[in-house]
Amino acid sequence: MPPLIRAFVAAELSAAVRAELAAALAELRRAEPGVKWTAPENLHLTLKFLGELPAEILERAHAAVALAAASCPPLELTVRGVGAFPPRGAPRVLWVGCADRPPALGAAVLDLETRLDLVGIPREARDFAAHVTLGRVKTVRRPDRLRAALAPFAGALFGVSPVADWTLFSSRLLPTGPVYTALARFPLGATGAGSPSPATAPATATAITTSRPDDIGV
Ligand code: 2AM
Repeated sequence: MPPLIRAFVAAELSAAVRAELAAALAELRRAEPGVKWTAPENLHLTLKFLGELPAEILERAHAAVALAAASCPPLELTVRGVGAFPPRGAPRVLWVGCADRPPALGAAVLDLETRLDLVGIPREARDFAAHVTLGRVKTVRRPDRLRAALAPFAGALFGVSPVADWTLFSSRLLPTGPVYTALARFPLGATGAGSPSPATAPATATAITTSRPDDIGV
């Protein structure tokens, strides 16, 4: 059987915002090693998780993502605040918010879901909650201590990230952590949709970030 490709569509964050998040992550990692914290180069806003797909469906997904991206204007994401899912009790997923997301983003994600549904990738059951995952809880003996470590960041502003394109990533889950590879980038608000720019050279998420003009080596 041909291999399946695990893939997702995401908005990448600017190097400046990732640097701010990396500093917070370093502090949180010291306070709570029992969490699987996200590597700074892997921080992103997931727009749609596509699942594990055969190559021909992924090919059709390319066209769908290109069209949805083309009809979404370029955006700015205000990255602010840290919280946990679920909001009470033992935290499972720790996130940074994009709460004041532009209304256009919500509409664009719905459009993306509709277009992907047409090529056989089902819609999400839940509403889109714009967030950047900071960490996943493995074993935390003191959830109260974890919440206390998060508290100083509850209202922190990590910056404003311009989003000019969406990226289709493949994801390989390795014992050392996930490796995300940019397969293509789709400009927002572009005319002539359907011709994504191939992601140049990146073998891993680290390579992706170093190819960005504003990279400061986070
Ligand atoms: P999340 O961090 O916002 O939860 C790559 O794995 C990205 O796809 C992750 O950042 C994750 O987004 C999302 N993802 C992974 N597995 C998923 C699943 N089963 N359902 C929905 N989203 C998933």
